[in-house]
Amino acid sequence: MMFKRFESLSSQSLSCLEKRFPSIRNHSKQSGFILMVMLILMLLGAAAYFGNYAKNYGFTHRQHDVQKSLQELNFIKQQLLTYAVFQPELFQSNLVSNTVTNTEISAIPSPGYFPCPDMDGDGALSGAESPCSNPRVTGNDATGFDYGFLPVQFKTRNFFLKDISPKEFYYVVADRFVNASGDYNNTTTHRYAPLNAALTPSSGPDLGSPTALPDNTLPWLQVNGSGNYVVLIIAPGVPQTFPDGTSQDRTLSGDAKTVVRQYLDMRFDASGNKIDNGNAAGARFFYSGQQSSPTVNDMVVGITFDEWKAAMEARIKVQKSALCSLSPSIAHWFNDYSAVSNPAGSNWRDQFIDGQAVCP
Ligand SMILES: [Ca+2]
Ligand SMILES: [Ca+2]
Repeated sequence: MMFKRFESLSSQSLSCLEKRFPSIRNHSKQSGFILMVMLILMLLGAAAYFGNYAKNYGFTHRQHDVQKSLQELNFIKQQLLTYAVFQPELFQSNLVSNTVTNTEISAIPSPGYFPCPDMDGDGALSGAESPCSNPRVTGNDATGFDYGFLPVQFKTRNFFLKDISPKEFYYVVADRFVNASGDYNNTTTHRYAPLNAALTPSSGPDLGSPTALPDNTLPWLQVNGSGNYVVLIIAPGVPQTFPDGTSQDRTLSGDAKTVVRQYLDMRFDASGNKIDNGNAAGARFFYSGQQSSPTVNDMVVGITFDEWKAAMEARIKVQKSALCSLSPSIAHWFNDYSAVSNPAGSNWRDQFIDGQAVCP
């Protein structure tokens, strides 16, 4: 069914895609599958883009730079979704000193994981940085997510955010959705698993310490008081001086958390009374644009859990006949999780998409 829909798309759309992602032209074997998944992502992204645009239009004053930021934010959102959808492919090979070493199938993660934030602002993620480890503690609004600068360089990945500069954006990610977290140490994967649409941590790293979250616990990042966001991307806007005299100075040194107040904004009411530390508070509540406060010029675009789910399910649907033919007993991300024999398993095999079993 999905294939039929794509057959009806014009060849123009496909050549347009190839222009945007030139590297896919060189891999004719995989290109059919990758083109299909990317097309789905672009369609999902377009819907989200126009949704955000319509929502924000009323208070943007039609400023060119605001529109530019919105376009960039939505481009980044699209790239991050692509990163998560192609997570298994990204892990299929590790480029080390110009040699290719294949990661064993049993260690390749499922779709759905995102990178950790860049803490020192060099744009890259180094092994020593490892900032991701903030598991959710019920009642503590400063837990369950990690934040820092948006990483823009990947040594082993040749497509991604090429025109975005280090420190240009802040990036917030729900802790269970990162591909390297010291707190989810199930065997050697350092990832929360199983990660699938049902969010059912039935066993393994989520029993014991840190305490297990109940099944179906959605991520709790919020923007302007609502939503269940997996990822937030924040354009910090121009530096400003707040009603209490505090000025933002982006020449100060320090990691992303140390200098967050120089980028992200406190909230004051129209009379100049401080409401709270807003986006610089280090809490799970974020605010976008001046509708939340006259002193917030940060613009926030996020990936909701539902958008994440739709993108991952779109991939699984395209590939499911091949995936369902895998033996259920081998160690593979598609199969059921086992802390011992399949630590990378995310059990997409037993999920339901649009009310239908993935593998009937
Ligand atoms: Ca870095
Ligand atoms: Ca700001």
